[in-house]
Amino acid sequence: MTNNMTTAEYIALEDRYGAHNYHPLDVVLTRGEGCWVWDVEGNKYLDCLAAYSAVNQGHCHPALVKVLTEQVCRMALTSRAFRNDQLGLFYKELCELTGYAKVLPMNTGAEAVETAIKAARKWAYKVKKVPEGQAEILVFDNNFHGRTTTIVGFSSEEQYRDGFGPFTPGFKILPYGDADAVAKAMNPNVAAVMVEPIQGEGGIIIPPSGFLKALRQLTKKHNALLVADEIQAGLGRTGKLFSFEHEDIRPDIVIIGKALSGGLYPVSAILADDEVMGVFHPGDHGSTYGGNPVAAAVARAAIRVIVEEKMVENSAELGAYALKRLKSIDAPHVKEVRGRGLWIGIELHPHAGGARRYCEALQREGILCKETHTHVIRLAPPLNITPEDLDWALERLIRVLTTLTPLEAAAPKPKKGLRRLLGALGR
Ligand code: IF1
Repeated sequence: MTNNMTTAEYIALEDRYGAHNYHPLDVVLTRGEGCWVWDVEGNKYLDCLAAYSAVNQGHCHPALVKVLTEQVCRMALTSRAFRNDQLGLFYKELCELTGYAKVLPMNTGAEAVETAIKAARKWAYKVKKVPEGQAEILVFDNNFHGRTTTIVGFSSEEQYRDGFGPFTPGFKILPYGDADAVAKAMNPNVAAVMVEPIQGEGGIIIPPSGFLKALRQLTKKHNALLVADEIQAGLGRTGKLFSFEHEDIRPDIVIIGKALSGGLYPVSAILADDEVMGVFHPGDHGSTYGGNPVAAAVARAAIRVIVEEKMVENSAELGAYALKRLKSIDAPHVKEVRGRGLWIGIELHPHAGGARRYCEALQREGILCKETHTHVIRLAPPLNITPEDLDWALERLIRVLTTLTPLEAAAPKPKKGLRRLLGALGR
Protein backbone atom coordinates (compact mmCIF):
# COMPACT_ATOMS: atom_id res chain seq x y z
CA MET A 1 0.00 0.00 0.00
CA THR A 2 1.51 3.36 -0.98
CA ASN A 3 0.48 6.66 0.55
CA ASN A 4 1.57 9.34 -1.95
CA MET A 5 3.48 11.27 0.72
CA THR A 6 6.80 13.03 0.27
CA THR A 7 10.07 12.14 1.93
CA ALA A 8 9.80 15.23 4.14
CA GLU A 9 6.28 14.26 5.25
CA TYR A 10 7.34 10.74 6.25
CA ILE A 11 10.30 12.13 8.17
CA ALA A 12 8.09 14.70 9.90
CA LEU A 13 5.74 11.91 11.03
CA GLU A 14 8.60 9.88 12.47
CA ASP A 15 9.95 12.94 14.26
CA ARG A 16 6.57 13.91 15.62
CA TYR A 17 5.39 10.52 16.88
CA GLY A 18 8.46 8.31 17.28
CA ALA A 19 11.10 8.06 19.97
CA HIS A 20 14.27 9.77 18.76
CA ASN A 21 16.63 6.89 19.47
CA TYR A 22 18.02 6.87 15.90
CA HIS A 23 19.51 9.35 13.44
CA PRO A 24 18.92 7.69 10.04
CA LEU A 25 19.91 9.01 6.64
CA ASP A 26 17.12 11.09 5.08
CA VAL A 27 15.95 8.38 2.72
CA VAL A 28 12.52 6.75 3.02
CA LEU A 29 12.56 3.31 1.44
CA THR A 30 9.50 1.60 0.10
CA ARG A 31 10.65 -1.41 -1.95
CA GLY A 32 13.58 -3.79 -2.25
CA GLU A 33 14.71 -6.47 -4.64
CA GLY A 34 18.04 -8.28 -4.31
CA CYS A 35 20.77 -5.69 -3.76
CA TRP A 36 18.58 -2.79 -4.83
CA VAL A 37 16.13 -0.61 -2.90
CA TRP A 38 13.85 2.22 -3.98
CA ASP A 39 12.79 5.31 -2.04
CA VAL A 40 9.37 6.96 -2.07
CA GLU A 41 10.54 9.45 -4.71
CA GLY A 42 11.40 6.60 -7.09
CA ASN A 43 15.19 6.84 -6.65
CA LYS A 44 17.08 3.55 -6.80
CA TYR A 45 20.03 2.67 -4.56
CA LEU A 46 22.42 -0.20 -4.13
CA ASP A 47 22.11 -1.36 -0.51
CA CYS A 48 25.59 -1.65 0.96
CA LEU A 49 24.39 -2.19 4.51
CA ALA A 50 21.96 -5.08 4.01
CA ALA A 51 20.22 -4.26 7.31
CA TYR A 52 23.46 -4.89 9.24
CA SER A 53 23.83 -8.27 7.51
CA ALA A 54 20.28 -9.46 8.18
CA VAL A 55 19.58 -9.25 4.45
CA ASN A 56 22.59 -11.31 3.32
CA GLN A 57 20.27 -13.19 0.93
CA GLY A 58 19.11 -9.93 -0.71
CA HIS A 59 15.83 -8.08 -0.30
CA CYS A 60 12.64 -10.07 -0.78
CA HIS A 61 14.41 -13.22 -1.89
CA PRO A 62 11.63 -14.99 -3.85
CA ALA A 63 12.21 -18.40 -2.25
CA LEU A 64 11.97 -16.88 1.23
CA VAL A 65 8.94 -14.75 0.40
CA LYS A 66 7.15 -17.83 -0.93
CA VAL A 67 7.87 -19.96 2.13
CA LEU A 68 6.96 -17.16 4.53
CA THR A 69 3.67 -16.28 2.84
CA GLU A 70 2.61 -19.91 2.52
CA GLN A 71 3.46 -20.56 6.17
CA VAL A 72 1.68 -17.42 7.39
CA CYS A 73 -1.47 -18.51 5.52
CA ARG A 74 -1.31 -22.03 6.93
CA MET A 75 -0.28 -21.47 10.56
CA ALA A 76 1.67 -18.64 12.17
CA LEU A 77 1.96 -19.26 15.88
CA THR A 78 1.36 -22.20 18.17
CA SER A 79 3.47 -21.16 21.17
CA ARG A 80 5.79 -23.80 22.55
CA ALA A 81 2.96 -25.25 24.64
CA PHE A 82 2.23 -27.28 21.53
CA ARG A 83 4.52 -28.63 18.83
CA ASN A 84 4.63 -27.53 15.21
CA ASP A 85 5.63 -29.34 12.04
CA GLN A 86 8.42 -26.92 11.06
CA LEU A 87 10.52 -26.76 14.23
CA GLY A 88 12.06 -30.23 14.19
CA LEU A 89 13.06 -29.88 10.55
CA PHE A 90 14.59 -26.47 11.26
CA TYR A 91 16.64 -27.97 14.13
CA LYS A 92 17.79 -30.91 12.02
CA GLU A 93 18.79 -28.85 9.01
CA LEU A 94 20.61 -26.23 11.10
CA CYS A 95 22.50 -28.92 13.05
CA GLU A 96 23.47 -30.70 9.84
CA LEU A 97 24.72 -27.46 8.33
CA THR A 98 26.74 -26.35 11.35
CA GLY A 99 27.87 -29.57 13.00
CA TYR A 100 26.39 -28.72 16.40
CA ALA A 101 24.20 -31.19 18.27
CA LYS A 102 21.40 -28.89 19.47
CA VAL A 103 19.61 -25.61 18.79
CA LEU A 104 17.72 -23.25 21.10
CA PRO A 105 15.65 -20.76 19.08
CA MET A 106 14.80 -17.19 20.07
CA ASN A 107 13.85 -14.07 18.07
CA THR A 108 16.25 -11.14 18.31
CA GLY A 109 20.00 -11.21 18.58
CA ALA A 110 20.01 -9.76 22.08
CA GLU A 111 17.68 -12.53 23.28
CA ALA A 112 20.03 -15.15 21.88
CA VAL A 113 22.97 -13.45 23.62
CA GLU A 114 20.98 -13.52 26.88
CA THR A 115 20.28 -17.20 26.21
CA ALA A 116 24.01 -17.89 25.76
CA ILE A 117 24.76 -16.07 29.03
CA LYS A 118 22.13 -18.14 30.85
CA ALA A 119 23.47 -21.36 29.30
CA ALA A 120 27.05 -20.51 30.26
CA ARG A 121 26.13 -19.61 33.84
CA LYS A 122 23.96 -22.66 34.37
CA TRP A 123 26.68 -24.87 32.89
CA ALA A 124 29.19 -23.27 35.28
CA TYR A 125 27.03 -24.03 38.34
CA LYS A 126 25.67 -27.43 37.36
CA VAL A 127 28.57 -28.97 35.44
CA LYS A 128 31.74 -27.10 36.39
CA LYS A 129 30.50 -26.64 39.99
CA VAL A 130 31.32 -22.95 40.40
CA PRO A 131 30.03 -21.76 43.81
CA GLU A 132 26.52 -20.27 43.55
CA GLY A 133 26.48 -16.62 42.48
CA GLN A 134 30.20 -16.54 41.61
CA ALA A 135 30.20 -17.25 37.85
CA GLU A 136 32.20 -14.79 35.74
CA ILE A 137 31.97 -14.13 32.03
CA LEU A 138 34.91 -12.48 30.29
CA VAL A 139 34.03 -10.08 27.45
CA PHE A 140 35.94 -7.49 25.43
CA ASP A 141 36.40 -3.80 25.03
CA ASN A 142 34.52 -2.26 22.12
CA ASN A 143 32.04 -5.17 22.04
CA PHE A 144 28.51 -5.02 20.68
CA HIS A 145 26.15 -7.78 21.76
CA GLY A 146 22.79 -5.99 21.92
CA ARG A 147 20.75 -3.57 23.98
CA THR A 148 19.22 -5.32 27.01
CA THR A 149 20.13 -3.96 30.43
CA THR A 150 22.39 -6.93 31.17
CA ILE A 151 24.19 -6.64 27.83
CA VAL A 152 24.73 -2.86 27.89
CA GLY A 153 26.02 -3.33 31.43
CA PHE A 154 29.19 -4.85 29.97
CA SER A 155 29.48 -2.47 27.03
CA SER A 156 32.52 -0.21 26.99
CA GLU A 157 30.58 2.44 25.09
CA GLU A 158 29.50 5.10 27.58
CA GLN A 159 26.41 6.11 25.57
CA TYR A 160 25.01 2.58 25.55
CA ARG A 161 25.18 2.45 29.37
CA ASP A 162 24.46 6.02 30.39
CA GLY A 163 21.30 6.25 32.46
CA PHE A 164 20.40 2.55 32.30
CA GLY A 165 21.98 1.17 35.48
CA PRO A 166 22.16 -0.58 37.88
CA PHE A 167 23.65 -3.40 35.83
CA THR A 168 24.01 -7.15 36.18
CA PRO A 169 27.29 -8.12 37.86
CA GLY A 170 29.50 -11.02 36.78
CA PHE A 171 31.19 -9.64 33.67
CA LYS A 172 34.78 -8.53 33.21
CA ILE A 173 35.84 -6.42 30.21
CA LEU A 174 39.29 -7.16 28.75
CA PRO A 175 41.20 -5.57 25.86
CA TYR A 176 40.10 -7.06 22.52
CA GLY A 177 42.89 -9.01 20.87
CA ASP A 178 44.96 -9.36 24.05
CA ALA A 179 45.30 -13.07 24.83
CA ASP A 180 47.71 -12.38 27.73
CA ALA A 181 45.03 -10.33 29.47
CA VAL A 182 42.65 -13.27 29.12
CA ALA A 183 45.26 -15.67 30.49
CA LYS A 184 45.72 -13.38 33.53
CA ALA A 185 41.96 -13.02 34.09
CA MET A 186 41.36 -16.76 34.08
CA ASN A 187 40.30 -18.21 37.44
CA PRO A 188 38.20 -21.15 38.62
CA ASN A 189 34.96 -19.09 38.53
CA VAL A 190 35.17 -18.22 34.84
CA ALA A 191 32.16 -19.74 33.12
CA ALA A 192 32.85 -18.42 29.65
CA VAL A 193 34.69 -16.07 27.37
CA MET A 194 32.30 -14.35 24.96
CA VAL A 195 33.72 -12.81 21.81
CA GLU A 196 32.84 -11.39 18.42
CA PRO A 197 35.42 -13.13 16.17
CA ILE A 198 35.38 -9.88 14.16
CA GLN A 199 33.90 -6.78 15.80
CA GLY A 200 31.16 -5.26 13.62
CA GLU A 201 29.81 -2.18 15.34
CA GLY A 202 33.29 -1.75 16.79
CA GLY A 203 34.48 -0.81 13.28
CA ILE A 204 35.03 -4.15 11.51
CA ILE A 205 37.98 -4.91 13.74
CA ILE A 206 39.86 -8.10 12.92
CA PRO A 207 41.80 -9.31 15.98
CA PRO A 208 45.50 -10.20 15.71
CA SER A 209 45.96 -13.57 14.10
CA GLY A 210 46.13 -16.34 16.70
CA PHE A 211 43.83 -14.53 19.16
CA LEU A 212 40.84 -16.82 18.67
CA LYS A 213 43.07 -19.90 18.78
CA ALA A 214 44.53 -18.61 22.05
CA LEU A 215 41.01 -18.11 23.46
CA ARG A 216 40.16 -21.66 22.49
CA GLN A 217 43.26 -23.03 24.22
CA LEU A 218 42.80 -20.92 27.35
CA THR A 219 39.14 -21.82 27.76
CA LYS A 220 39.96 -25.52 27.28
CA LYS A 221 42.80 -25.34 29.80
CA HIS A 222 40.66 -23.61 32.42
CA ASN A 223 37.48 -25.59 31.76
CA ALA A 224 35.49 -22.57 30.57
CA LEU A 225 33.20 -22.22 27.58
CA LEU A 226 34.07 -20.24 24.47
CA VAL A 227 31.03 -18.35 23.17
CA ALA A 228 31.15 -16.79 19.69
CA ASP A 229 28.70 -14.03 18.77
CA GLU A 230 28.19 -14.69 15.06
CA ILE A 231 24.99 -12.66 14.85
CA GLN A 232 26.48 -10.21 12.39
CA ALA A 233 29.66 -11.96 11.22
CA GLY A 234 28.10 -15.37 10.68
CA LEU A 235 26.19 -17.10 7.88
CA GLY A 236 28.58 -16.15 5.11
CA ARG A 237 29.31 -12.49 5.71
CA THR A 238 33.08 -12.96 6.08
CA GLY A 239 33.50 -15.52 3.30
CA LYS A 240 33.12 -18.51 5.63
CA LEU A 241 29.89 -19.85 7.10
CA PHE A 242 31.17 -18.66 10.51
CA SER A 243 33.89 -16.10 11.04
CA PHE A 244 35.62 -18.25 13.67
CA GLU A 245 36.50 -20.68 10.86
CA HIS A 246 39.18 -18.21 9.74
CA GLU A 247 41.16 -19.52 12.71
CA ASP A 248 39.97 -23.09 12.52
CA ILE A 249 38.43 -23.19 15.96
CA ARG A 250 35.15 -24.61 17.24
CA PRO A 251 33.44 -22.60 20.02
CA ASP A 252 31.21 -24.30 22.61
CA ILE A 253 28.32 -21.94 21.97
CA VAL A 254 27.59 -20.11 18.72
CA ILE A 255 25.04 -17.28 18.69
CA ILE A 256 23.29 -16.53 15.40
CA GLY A 257 20.52 -14.18 14.28
CA LYS A 258 20.02 -11.55 11.60
CA ALA A 259 20.57 -13.47 8.31
CA LEU A 260 19.11 -16.61 9.86
CA SER A 261 15.84 -15.36 8.38
CA GLY A 262 17.21 -13.35 5.45
CA GLY A 263 15.61 -10.27 6.96
CA LEU A 264 12.01 -11.46 6.70
CA TYR A 265 11.40 -12.17 10.34
CA PRO A 266 13.31 -11.95 13.62
CA VAL A 267 14.90 -15.36 14.14
CA SER A 268 17.89 -16.07 16.37
CA ALA A 269 19.32 -19.12 18.07
CA ILE A 270 22.19 -20.56 20.02
CA LEU A 271 23.98 -23.70 18.89
CA ALA A 272 25.79 -26.02 21.30
CA ASP A 273 26.49 -29.67 22.01
CA ASP A 274 24.65 -31.81 24.54
CA GLU A 275 26.78 -31.07 27.60
CA VAL A 276 25.90 -27.37 27.43
CA MET A 277 22.39 -27.53 26.00
CA GLY A 278 21.57 -30.29 28.47
CA VAL A 279 21.50 -27.73 31.30
CA PHE A 280 18.10 -26.48 30.12
CA HIS A 281 15.05 -28.29 31.45
CA PRO A 282 11.36 -27.57 30.82
CA GLY A 283 10.48 -24.18 32.31
CA ASP A 284 14.08 -22.91 32.59
CA HIS A 285 13.92 -20.60 29.60
CA GLY A 286 11.69 -19.72 26.65
CA SER A 287 9.88 -17.21 24.48
CA THR A 288 6.35 -16.90 23.12
CA TYR A 289 7.52 -16.48 19.54
CA GLY A 290 10.77 -18.46 19.71
CA GLY A 291 10.70 -21.40 17.30
CA ASN A 292 7.31 -20.53 15.86
CA PRO A 293 6.28 -22.11 12.54
CA VAL A 294 6.87 -18.97 10.45
CA ALA A 295 10.30 -18.42 12.01
CA ALA A 296 11.27 -22.07 11.55
CA ALA A 297 10.00 -22.26 7.97
CA VAL A 298 11.66 -19.05 6.85
CA ALA A 299 14.94 -19.93 8.60
CA ARG A 300 14.97 -23.32 6.85
CA ALA A 301 14.64 -21.52 3.52
CA ALA A 302 17.18 -18.84 4.50
CA ILE A 303 19.92 -21.37 5.24
CA ARG A 304 18.99 -23.46 2.20
CA VAL A 305 19.48 -20.55 -0.22
CA ILE A 306 22.80 -19.56 1.39
CA VAL A 307 24.08 -23.02 0.50
CA GLU A 308 22.29 -23.57 -2.83
CA GLU A 309 23.22 -20.17 -4.22
CA LYS A 310 26.80 -20.39 -2.99
CA MET A 311 26.59 -17.14 -1.08
CA VAL A 312 29.50 -17.99 1.22
CA GLU A 313 31.75 -18.62 -1.78
CA ASN A 314 30.53 -15.46 -3.51
CA SER A 315 31.25 -13.46 -0.37
CA ALA A 316 34.82 -14.82 -0.22
CA GLU A 317 35.54 -14.26 -3.89
CA LEU A 318 33.95 -10.87 -4.47
CA GLY A 319 35.03 -9.65 -1.03
CA ALA A 320 38.69 -10.38 -1.79
CA TYR A 321 38.32 -8.61 -5.12
CA ALA A 322 36.68 -5.52 -3.60
CA LEU A 323 39.23 -5.34 -0.78
CA LYS A 324 42.10 -5.45 -3.27
CA ARG A 325 40.62 -2.64 -5.35
CA LEU A 326 39.86 -0.47 -2.35
CA LYS A 327 43.29 -1.00 -0.80
CA SER A 328 44.93 0.27 -3.96
CA ILE A 329 43.18 3.65 -4.07
CA ASP A 330 45.18 6.77 -3.51
CA ALA A 331 43.39 9.01 -1.02
CA PRO A 332 45.49 10.53 1.77
CA HIS A 333 42.54 10.80 4.16
CA VAL A 334 41.93 7.03 4.04
CA LYS A 335 43.73 5.57 7.04
CA GLU A 336 43.05 1.89 6.49
CA VAL A 337 40.94 -0.46 4.39
CA ARG A 338 40.26 -3.79 6.07
CA GLY A 339 37.79 -6.61 5.82
CA ARG A 340 36.94 -10.24 5.33
CA GLY A 341 34.54 -11.42 2.67
CA LEU A 342 31.91 -8.86 1.72
CA TRP A 343 32.46 -7.00 4.97
CA ILE A 344 34.78 -4.08 4.49
CA GLY A 345 35.62 -1.13 6.71
CA ILE A 346 37.19 1.99 5.26
CA GLU A 347 38.66 3.97 8.13
CA LEU A 348 39.21 7.67 7.50
CA HIS A 349 41.66 9.93 9.30
CA PRO A 350 39.84 12.28 11.70
CA HIS A 351 40.67 15.28 9.50
CA ALA A 352 38.34 13.86 6.84
CA GLY A 353 35.50 15.13 9.04
CA GLY A 354 33.78 11.82 9.80
CA ALA A 355 32.43 8.98 7.68
CA ARG A 356 28.85 10.26 7.71
CA ARG A 357 29.66 12.99 5.16
CA TYR A 358 30.97 10.27 2.87
CA CYS A 359 27.86 8.14 3.40
CA GLU A 360 25.72 11.16 2.49
CA ALA A 361 27.79 11.73 -0.66
CA LEU A 362 27.42 8.05 -1.52
CA GLN A 363 23.66 8.35 -1.09
CA ARG A 364 23.67 11.07 -3.77
CA GLU A 365 25.57 8.60 -5.99
CA GLY A 366 22.97 5.88 -5.44
CA ILE A 367 24.69 3.84 -2.73
CA LEU A 368 23.36 3.37 0.78
CA CYS A 369 25.76 2.62 3.58
CA LYS A 370 26.17 3.55 7.19
CA GLU A 371 29.17 4.80 9.09
CA THR A 372 30.26 3.15 12.29
CA HIS A 373 32.39 4.57 15.09
CA THR A 374 32.44 8.03 13.47
CA HIS A 375 35.33 7.43 11.09
CA VAL A 376 34.59 4.06 9.47
CA ILE A 377 32.54 3.60 6.30
CA ARG A 378 31.25 0.06 6.39
CA LEU A 379 30.36 -1.93 3.29
CA ALA A 380 28.20 -5.00 3.63
CA PRO A 381 26.06 -5.61 0.54
CA PRO A 382 23.87 -8.71 0.18
CA LEU A 383 26.05 -11.78 -0.44
CA ASN A 384 24.46 -12.58 -3.79
CA ILE A 385 25.56 -9.27 -5.32
CA THR A 386 26.74 -9.74 -8.91
CA PRO A 387 30.26 -8.74 -10.03
CA GLU A 388 28.64 -6.09 -12.27
CA ASP A 389 26.70 -4.51 -9.41
CA LEU A 390 29.77 -4.63 -7.18
CA ASP A 391 31.86 -2.89 -9.84
CA TRP A 392 29.14 -0.26 -10.20
CA ALA A 393 29.35 0.40 -6.46
CA LEU A 394 33.15 0.35 -6.30
CA GLU A 395 33.44 2.84 -9.13
CA ARG A 396 31.23 5.33 -7.27
CA LEU A 397 32.82 4.63 -3.92
CA ILE A 398 36.29 5.22 -5.27
CA ARG A 399 35.10 8.41 -6.96
CA VAL A 400 33.63 9.75 -3.71
CA LEU A 401 36.69 8.74 -1.68
CA THR A 402 39.09 10.41 -4.08
CA THR A 403 37.07 13.55 -4.86
CA LEU A 404 35.18 14.54 -1.70
CA THR A 405 37.52 16.97 0.00
CA PRO A 406 38.32 16.27 3.65
CA LEU A 407 36.70 18.88 5.89
CA GLU A 408 39.90 20.33 7.24
CA ALA A 409 41.51 20.68 3.84
CA ALA A 410 38.39 22.49 2.60
CA ALA A 411 38.17 24.85 5.57
CA PRO A 412 41.36 25.82 7.39
CA LYS A 413 41.31 25.36 11.16
CA PRO A 414 39.66 28.34 12.90
CA LYS A 415 41.80 30.36 15.30
CA LYS A 416 42.13 29.05 18.84
CA GLY A 417 39.56 31.40 20.43
CA LEU A 418 36.98 30.68 17.78
CA ARG A 419 37.74 26.96 18.03
CA ARG A 420 36.98 27.08 21.76
CA LEU A 421 33.74 28.96 21.11
CA LEU A 422 32.67 26.46 18.42
CA GLY A 423 33.59 23.63 20.79
CA ALA A 424 31.41 25.16 23.50
CA LEU A 425 28.55 25.39 21.00
CA GLY A 426 29.06 21.74 20.18
CA ARG A 427 29.95 22.29 16.48
C1 IF1 B 1 20.72 -1.42 16.28
C2 IF1 B 1 25.08 -1.92 15.61
C3 IF1 B 1 25.47 -3.47 13.84
C4 IF1 B 1 25.30 -7.49 16.77
C5 IF1 B 1 26.03 -8.48 17.41
C6 IF1 B 1 24.22 -8.94 18.85
C7 IF1 B 1 23.42 -7.97 18.25
C8 IF1 B 1 23.97 -7.23 17.21
C9 IF1 B 1 27.43 -8.80 16.97
C10 IF1 B 1 22.02 -7.74 18.75
C11 IF1 B 1 23.17 -6.18 16.60
C12 IF1 B 1 22.67 -4.36 15.29
C13 IF1 B 1 21.79 -3.68 16.28
C14 IF1 B 1 21.18 -2.57 15.47
C15 IF1 B 1 22.25 -2.15 14.53
C16 IF1 B 1 23.19 -3.28 14.45
C17 IF1 B 1 24.58 -2.91 14.64
F1 IF1 B 1 25.53 -0.88 14.94
F2 IF1 B 1 24.23 -1.47 16.48
F3 IF1 B 1 26.07 -2.50 16.27
F4 IF1 B 1 25.11 -4.38 13.07
F5 IF1 B 1 26.69 -3.11 13.77
N1 IF1 B 1 25.48 -9.17 18.43
N2 IF1 B 1 23.60 -5.30 15.82
O1 IF1 B 1 25.84 -6.79 15.75
O2 IF1 B 1 21.07 -8.16 17.83
O3 IF1 B 1 19.08 -7.70 19.23
O4 IF1 B 1 19.64 -6.13 17.39
O5 IF1 B 1 18.82 -8.44 16.87
O6 IF1 B 1 20.18 -0.51 15.65
O7 IF1 B 1 20.91 -1.42 17.51
P1 IF1 B 1 19.56 -7.57 17.84
